[in-house]
Amino acid sequence: MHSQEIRRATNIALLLCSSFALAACGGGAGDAGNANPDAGASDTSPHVDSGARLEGDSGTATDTENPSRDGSSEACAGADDPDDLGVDSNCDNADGVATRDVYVNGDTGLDSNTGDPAHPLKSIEAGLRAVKSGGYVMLARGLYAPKTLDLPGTWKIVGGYESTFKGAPKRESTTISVPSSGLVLSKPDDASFAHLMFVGADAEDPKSPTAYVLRTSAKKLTLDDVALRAGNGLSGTNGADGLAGSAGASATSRYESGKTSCDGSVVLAALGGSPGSANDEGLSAGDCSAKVPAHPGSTGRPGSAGTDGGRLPTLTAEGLLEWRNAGDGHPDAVAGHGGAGGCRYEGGSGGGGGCAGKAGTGGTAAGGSVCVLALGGELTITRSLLHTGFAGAGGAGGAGGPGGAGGIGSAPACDTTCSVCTSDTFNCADYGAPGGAGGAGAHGGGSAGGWALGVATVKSATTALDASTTVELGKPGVGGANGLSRGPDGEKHASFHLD
Ligand SMILES: [Ca+2]
Ligand SMILES: [Ca+2]
Repeated sequence: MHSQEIRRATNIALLLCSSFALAACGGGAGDAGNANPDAGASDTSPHVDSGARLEGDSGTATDTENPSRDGSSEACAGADDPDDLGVDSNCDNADGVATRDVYVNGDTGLDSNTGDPAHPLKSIEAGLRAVKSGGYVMLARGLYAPKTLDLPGTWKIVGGYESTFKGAPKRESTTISVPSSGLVLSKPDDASFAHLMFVGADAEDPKSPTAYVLRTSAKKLTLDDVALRAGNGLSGTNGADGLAGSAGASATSRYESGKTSCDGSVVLAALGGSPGSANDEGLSAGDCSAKVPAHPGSTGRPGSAGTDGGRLPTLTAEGLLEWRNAGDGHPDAVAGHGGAGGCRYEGGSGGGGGCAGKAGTGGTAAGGSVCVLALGGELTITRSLLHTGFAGAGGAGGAGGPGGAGGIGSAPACDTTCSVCTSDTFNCADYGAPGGAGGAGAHGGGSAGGWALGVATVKSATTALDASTTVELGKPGVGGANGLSRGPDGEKHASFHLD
């Protein structure tokens, strides 16, 4: 054999070995010529053809043309790990090792079957329970919806096969459907998935508004040629508007100024001749000589707005990401002040101030859309696609209620010289002034918009994405309105670490 041919044959052997367990290739370079005598002789384009030829060779040509030449054990010997081309290199009629691995077909399998390629199980869970240590669970095309795959130990799931379990697996062929809370992996020491797709659901429960695909704290988790599609996060709920404050009580006579009762406490307005009122700051009473009318009560101070929701997510005790709800508007709006009295003792009394409006409540937090949340362990992602949905919008704060209008002041009392009390008779300075309006209720805070995250790691969790992995991020949510502007808008990150 020419040196070039030897090198080619060795290359082929190495190519084969890359999909074998090392033990099968332990013979070293000296065996290369014997291991595949026909490969070197006929194959002129080993890199292009090797996979297809292997499948043909091992299944038919080699066996039928050389049925007994030192048995087929040498060409078919050794392990046959699942590979990208789905090559059955140990001649047991399926990629993988039929006696070691467990085969699953969600459409045609039965969990009472033996789990070999011709008699597959139906569910992934049954496959995981049945597989031997170091073995693979091999999935045929179809849709799977496991309740949980959180089994301890080391296990490997490979999907994308046709029902023959041979030929190159395609990740689009096998779909694992997961709820919006994500598939939880907390117990495995070392779990891996290859050649399949996870599809998450949209979040629908306001108590759990973020949509996940995987939530892992497995010691090691490896995803190779896996597509993860997260559903949409739920938007927050808008806060409730505050009620309007009650109107101030009007003065009924010179002897009875407006007595407004706000939440049980009575706010008195001034009687005739009095400068301002019990809750006033010395506003001037009417000045008869200058015909200056009594001073109306001033408007009460408005309430202070609720706090917006925080920008950053936090981690709940249940191990979920959470954007905190915005705060309610503060209940610190003040009632309007009572009106001042008329210029004389007999002058009119002031109207009571209006009650303050009630505060609006804060908007509730939005949910994000997250492909993988890693709470611990080592996450490795290669040749994969992470695709998030849209994150939810933050809930808007409720508007504060308007303050109540101030009560009307009274006309002057009639003295003995008076028969008809009108402003013409006594002038405007003699009338009681109206109360001020109540302060407006505070606006509730706006919650932050949810985030779109490819991978979120928390604390000690680590992640590594290779250059062949693509992350497609959906639109983050806008922040909820807070009266003046809005809460923090959501963000999007291919990976994000939360301490
Ligand atoms: Ca193989
Ligand atoms: Ca095989």
